[in-house]
Amino acid sequence: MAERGTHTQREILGQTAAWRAALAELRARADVLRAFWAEGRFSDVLLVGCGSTYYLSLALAPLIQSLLPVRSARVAPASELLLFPETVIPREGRPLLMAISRSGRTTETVRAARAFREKAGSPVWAISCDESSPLVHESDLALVASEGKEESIVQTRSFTSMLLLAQASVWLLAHGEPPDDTLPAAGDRLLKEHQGLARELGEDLTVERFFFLGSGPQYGLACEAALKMKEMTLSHAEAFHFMEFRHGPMSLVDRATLVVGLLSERAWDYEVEVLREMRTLGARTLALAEGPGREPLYADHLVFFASGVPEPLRGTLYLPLLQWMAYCRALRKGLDPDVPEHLSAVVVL
Ligand code: F1P
Repeated sequence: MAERGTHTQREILGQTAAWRAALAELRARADVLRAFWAEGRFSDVLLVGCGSTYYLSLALAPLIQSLLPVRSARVAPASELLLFPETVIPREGRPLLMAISRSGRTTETVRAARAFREKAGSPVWAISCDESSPLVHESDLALVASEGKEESIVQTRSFTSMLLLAQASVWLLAHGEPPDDTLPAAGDRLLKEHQGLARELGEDLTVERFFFLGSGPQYGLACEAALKMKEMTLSHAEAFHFMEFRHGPMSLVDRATLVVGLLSERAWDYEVEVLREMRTLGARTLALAEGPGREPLYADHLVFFASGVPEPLRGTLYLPLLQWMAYCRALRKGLDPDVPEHLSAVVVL
């Protein structure tokens, strides 16, 4: 029988090569990006995508809102912009649309970008993995993480390389220069040091449900991690803002639950308290963070990145181990991560 998951395995374990290429793409396009932004004088940024790329938009918007001189950075699924444009497009000013799509062919995203240009009359910035796609072809600016292209249906290296390209772009616009390229080496080290833990947790079928918790940009990453677990393993997986979890969803926590915390620096004290409480309810806990914060962290499993990378650029580091955990669970359940149930690589209406 053909090996299951060969594409997904290669794409997860080799994704830092796509990160290096994404940083090189940004350096190559730095002047074009600076000019586009300076001439644009944008009042707001609206971000859209579908599925994984909607979640990427959720992770990116807080960085744009906090680092760039715009009134707001808002996120919507592409379908909302397409179907209810008046509820999504800012009423006045000169908004920029950031349309994010691995394929650049998802019908909702392509049509949403066209509707935006028609109704708002301002530019579209595309982030994709396919330079020959309609979305890229029709955009005013396109940054392409071409090494993120995948054979797999589920997004892994495409997501992290597009996220890094987008985060590094925001960093460039905020600080004038691209970030240095130390992040890929940190990703290699993480996979080397903690791949075994991710596999052990993935193969533990006594875990029946997963909750991924994140604050700020990490909420979008938590949504993406939950989607990987659903797509690859057909398991119950949900994402919540850290502080939201107590407001009802924690009623589902039991001894068959794994709570995964994507910890931040700013909200560390609040986040570690949530994890401590979930342990008292019987959950097993996995915490991922750059390093220890002020309050002690009580988690069953702990991954510190120790990357030295500034917080706005670290988002990609949360994902490879969670992708690998889902991959290993899929194989243990006899599923093929390369062929997720009911899904296609691109949703074309
Ligand atoms: C978006 C998407 C993914 C989903 C699946 C099908 O595609 O819906 O989010 O997980 O892979 O495609 P794209 O617009 O980013 O190409």
